Formats: sequence, C-alpha cells, structure tokens
Amino acid sequence: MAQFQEVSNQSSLHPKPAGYVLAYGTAGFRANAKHLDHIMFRTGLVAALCSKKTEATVGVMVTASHNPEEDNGLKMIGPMGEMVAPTWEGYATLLANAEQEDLLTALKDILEKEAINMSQEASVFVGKDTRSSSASFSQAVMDGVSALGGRSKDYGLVTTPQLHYMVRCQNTQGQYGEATVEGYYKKLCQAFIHLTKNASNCTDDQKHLSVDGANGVGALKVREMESHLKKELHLSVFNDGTTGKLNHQCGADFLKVQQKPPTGIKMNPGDRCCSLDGDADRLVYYFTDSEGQFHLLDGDKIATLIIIFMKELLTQAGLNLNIAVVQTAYANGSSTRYLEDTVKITVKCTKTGVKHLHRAAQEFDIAVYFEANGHGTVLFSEAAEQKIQQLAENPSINDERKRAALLLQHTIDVINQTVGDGISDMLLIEAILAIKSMTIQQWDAIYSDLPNRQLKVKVSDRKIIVTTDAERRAVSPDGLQETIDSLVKKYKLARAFARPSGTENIVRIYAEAETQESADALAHEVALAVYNLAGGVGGEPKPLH
Ligand code: NG1
Ligand code: ZN
Repeated sequence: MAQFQEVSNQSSLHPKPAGYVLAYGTAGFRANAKHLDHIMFRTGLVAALCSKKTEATVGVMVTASHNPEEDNGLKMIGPMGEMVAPTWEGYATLLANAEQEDLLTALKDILEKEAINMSQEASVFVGKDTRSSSASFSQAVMDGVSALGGRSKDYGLVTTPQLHYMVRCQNTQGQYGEATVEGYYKKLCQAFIHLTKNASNCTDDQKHLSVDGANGVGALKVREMESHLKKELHLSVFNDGTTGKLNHQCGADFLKVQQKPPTGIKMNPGDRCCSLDGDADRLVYYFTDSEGQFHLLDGDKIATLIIIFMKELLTQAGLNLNIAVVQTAYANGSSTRYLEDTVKITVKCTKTGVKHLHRAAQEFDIAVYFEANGHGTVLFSEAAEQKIQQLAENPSINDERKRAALLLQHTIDVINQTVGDGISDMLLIEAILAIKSMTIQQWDAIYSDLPNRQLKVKVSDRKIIVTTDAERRAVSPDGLQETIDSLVKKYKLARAFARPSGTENIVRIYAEAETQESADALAHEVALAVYNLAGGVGGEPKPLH
C-alpha cells in the first residue's frame, strides 16, 4: 500500500534511537525532549488509526505539563474529549517502542487487530504548550497523521483542557460549544457572567484575583480570555513567561509540593491568589495571612467548596440527585472526614491518575472529582442535565427553585466536563465565592488540613510494591503493610501508605498525623521500611529533622 511506503519514508525522518523504551503512563508519554521526536511521529500514526476506527476526530496535545522546560511529552484525547481508552494507550506504547525496522509490522498488527478500514478518513486535532521543543514536535505528530492519509487541525498554543474541549465540540456537532478558542471563552465567560449577575454587592476588591501562570500557556490564555469577562473579574497575571522559566519556582505543582508561594508574584496579606500548571489543567488557590503564614487551598478544598455549593443549589431546586466527591488516597484525611460527617456526602476513593477518578465520577448523577494536587472537574450525567433543564424551563415553580435551577444550568456551562481545567475551575470558584459572599479565609476555615508529608524513595524495581484498596494498602512485599500498620499506630490521627509512582521511577510515601513533627517522623519511618523491604537503592532515607 502506498500509505505504508509513506510511513516508511516519513519515519526515517523521525528515527527511533535503538533500544530506547518509554511507556504511555498515567499522563501520556513524558521524558526529556531529546528522546521524543520518533514518539511524536508514531503517536501521530496511532491517533490517525484511532480516528479511523472510531470514525471521529481525536486529539494529540504536546506537553509535559508541570515537568521542567527540558522535558516534553504528549497526551492523546478520545472522541468525547476524554482520555483515550487503555487499548489505545497500549498501541501507542507498542509503536513507540518498535525498532525502526519493525515499525510497519507493528502498525499492520494494530490494523488487523482493530479491523481498521484504511479508506476511512482520519481527523486529528493537535495542540501544544509553550516549551521550545513543542513546535517541531507538534509538526512531527502531524507528519504521522498525514503519513496515513489523515487530516490534522493545528490549534497551535492552547491549554490541554482547551484541546479536549475542541475535540468534544467537534464530535457533538457543536452541541457542547464551538470548536474554537473564541467559542471556549464565550461559553465559559457568559456562564460566569450569568452566575455572578446577582451576586450581592461584590466590590472591586472582591473581583480581583492574582493568577500565577507558571510561565506557561495558561498565562497567555487567561490574558486572551480577559476581555470576555467584561470586567466582572479583574485578573492580574504573574509569571506570564516573558522573563521566567516554565514551572520554575512557580505553578500549581511547585506550590503543592513546596507548600510555599511562587516567586514572581506580588502578594499582600489576604490577597486571593491562584496558580495554574504548565498546561493549565491544574489549579490551586492560596493567600498569606496577617502573620505572614502561607495557606494553600488545594484540590481537596476546591472539591469541598464546589460540592457544598452544588448540594445547596440542589436542595433549593428541590432536585433529588445522586451526588458524590471522588478523591484519591492523597486526599487530606480532614477533607474526607468533613465531607462524610458534616456535608454528609458520598466520598469515593480511587487509584491515583485522573482517568480513574473520571471513570468513578461517571457513576453518579453529579460528581466532583479532584486530586489533591488541583486536577479535577465536575461531571453531570445526561439525565441530571435534563432534569435541571426541565426545571429551569418549568413555568410553575417558585422563585427560589427557579433561581437555583438557573444557577445550576450556568454552573454546567462554566465547567469543562471533558477533563480537569484550571481556567474553568478558576471561573467556577470565583463565581461560587461571589455568590456566597465568601472570602478566601472563610473558605479556608471550612476545615483544617491535617499536617502531612510526601517523600520519594528510590528502589531497584518499583513494581515490587503491589497495592490494593485504591492504593492505600500494600499486599507485597511481605511484611511491608504490617510494618506500616504498626508505625501508624504510634501517632494520633495518623495514616500512611506507599505506592509506586506511575510517572517517575520511584516509590511515593504519604503520611499524615496530628502534628507536622509526627507526619514527618512517620513519613521517614515508612520510607525506611520501603527502603529495607522493597530493595532501596542509594543512601538510606534521612530523617527530616
Ligand atoms: P504518580 O507519579 O503516579 O504519583 C503523579 C501525581 C498524580 C497525577 C500524575 C499525572 C501525585 C502524588 N501524583 O502521579 O496525581 O497527577 O502525576 O500527572 O501528585
Ligand atoms: Zn498539567
């Protein structure tokens, strides 16, 4: 076939370094940019096949999110704007690792397995972040698509969630919105303006928000969006990439891990601030108090604020829907306790990785899912959306129910349901705070986080650690869980677990306890147990104090 000749010719321009192996992980491919050209081209091939198979547009976003500027990677997007199914992740890994001379055979294997009709058209949306390597990489993806006769649409610089949104809009024939960046701003900002229209006496001060753009694409997009907000929200963008380095001492991941403010931002005590990450799919909020103490409002606090708001609206609307919060083992114990005991809401815990949360959230009428690191969104079932719409259009309901139904409708529109979206989440939070006349301090005070600590341990093979119960318990190696259990017993309000990372070659340790000293000591003791029982390499973990 002529197409195979084309693949062969083109792939020699994107050669694979012999022996180089990389798997499509929790968040797609991610590695130092110098190894990735062939992976970009080959994922272009996979995306074209996926599009032919599903007879729909799919997407490829070139980004390494919160990783350093020197890294890059990509994420594939399925027809409804979701992350692609595991089968396609597997094919991406297969093609990425096929040696140059085996590429065509590997490709034909996939064609056969999936019974793909090669005369079917392929359409792939491509986007990129601001990394210096991203321009040539997105071209390499498009080369892969065209080698199989597919068409690409190059969205250029966009956030990851914006590209997810475009794919969903395209495949729903515009029902979800218009598949342009302008269409995205219009939908979200109009919903934001509707939501805040009746917010009682919101002062200019309350309308002001400082945004740390992580020196990435989010900063550019927040700026682009601002005019659509019609002065209903005043955004000061810091770390916009003009001087600073991507994700360097700034961005959501830096804040969550370091528990301190980013550099490059002007913060007065009490100012409401937020940070996006390098591709703007994560968001965290923060402020410093009058004593100079830093307060971080992470994904757990965001989920709590949103679910309280949703629950209140549903009660006012008189709608009885099945709602929940979905978290991972990293969710602060205080948040889980507060949600279950005080808000009285179902809390589900899944494995780490957004695709697990997303899938779990689909089981409810409305579910708010967030990783503690600030990646998350809200999902509405079709039935829930319909009930809300019917209610909003019902002429015989009272004003309170009507108002609540309308607010729920606008809430649906401000949210990007395809994937966690830092910019959309930011608009939703700003709207909730305005509607509830709530300050960031009041939001922070809803519950107090338990002190916690995360550590990394290097081991020779992290797969030795096998977990169960949403990664909260280790079933192997022998004796590890028993050791962790006995260590946890030594401290008050304590919890700890160890799990192999899906994105780095390390084991992650998490511990929380009543005091920071206890959390630190427990994390260190668990790290030591992992080091000793699971084949630690390098120096033994040192105590933190
Ligand atoms: P791993 O490396 O599997 O822990 C990390 C994050 C995840 C998720 C992925 C993808 C933590 C503890 N883990 O996964 O939440 O965001 O990266 O980016 O933050
Ligand atoms: Zn990201």
